[in-house]
Amino acid sequence: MTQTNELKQPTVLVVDDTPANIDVLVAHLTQENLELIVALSGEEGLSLAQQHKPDLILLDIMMPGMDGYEVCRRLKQDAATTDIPIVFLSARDSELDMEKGLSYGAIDYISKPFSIPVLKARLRNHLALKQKGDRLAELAGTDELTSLVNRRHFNQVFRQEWMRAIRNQSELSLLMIDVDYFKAYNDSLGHAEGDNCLKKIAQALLQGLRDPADIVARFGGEEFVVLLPDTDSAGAARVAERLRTLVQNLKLPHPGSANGGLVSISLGGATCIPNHHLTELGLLQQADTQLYKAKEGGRNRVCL
Ligand code: GH3
Ligand code: MG
Ligand code: MG
Ligand code: MG
Repeated sequence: MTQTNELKQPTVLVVDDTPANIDVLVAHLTQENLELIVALSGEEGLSLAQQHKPDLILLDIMMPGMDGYEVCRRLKQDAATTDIPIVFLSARDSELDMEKGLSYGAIDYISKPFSIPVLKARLRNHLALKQKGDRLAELAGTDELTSLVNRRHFNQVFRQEWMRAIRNQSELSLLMIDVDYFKAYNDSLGHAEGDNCLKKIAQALLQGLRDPADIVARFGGEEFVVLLPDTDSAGAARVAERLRTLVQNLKLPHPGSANGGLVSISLGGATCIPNHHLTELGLLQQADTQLYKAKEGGRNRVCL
């Protein structure tokens, strides 16, 4: 999940096949607190939008090759770009054109010639709304205690990675993690200290993941889950052992632990090459079964 930064300049992509139109927009918008990207064709606009994920797109309609409607349609179809507000900026000013543009999912339609102050005011409003939407999406996907991704967001990423692994026929690994004797930890040190402990474990797990594609989430309570795309069983075992060691090396005193008086975690892992006969739940259950074995085997260990 991208963390929104309140101070980050919003990025606006301007797509127009007429350089003079771009020059006018750039000249006026540079005074705004914006980062501007420009594209001179629909194809280039689409590609820059996918690459930069701008906060707003000012989109011309009449362009040779891919026109603005088609760019809009494609961006709205793709989950990665569907939330980017699109404002059509076009010389076509009939009611029908406007209705068509908006029905393609554009947030606004401004016909040329346009008033610069009104355009700026509209952009500011759309950008403010986009920022609120981003913030809400971030909150909805974040676990309040640990700041890790929450289960809801994890499930979304899991779905996407599962489908991608089916397409690429690549291996996907999953680790289920559970803190050892955590009830005893709360009982001896108190629930607030328990919360602190979960935060520290979460940070250790986050540090332990080196590939940006790997994701760790709080699954619930004192359980965490790690998704490792393009990772075979041996790779998953290496990550799991690294995470176990990192938590052990935190050396958090645990009076109720049978494992040398320190906080520890148990990990269960599973790997598969997804296909349409397998399910995400199946992989989760497999990892959970391995986690149970790690607990049975004495805790503070990895089972794959
Ligand atoms: P095991 O080694 O078998 O995992 O033993 P355990 O005591 O960790 O397992 P159990 O499932 O019996 O207990 C989990 C405990 O985790 C119980 C619950 O109070 C605690 N817990 C769950 N969520 C939180 C939380 O958000 N904060 C705190 N402080 N404790 C939590
Ligand atoms: Mg044009
Ligand atoms: Mg548990
Ligand atoms: Mg536990």
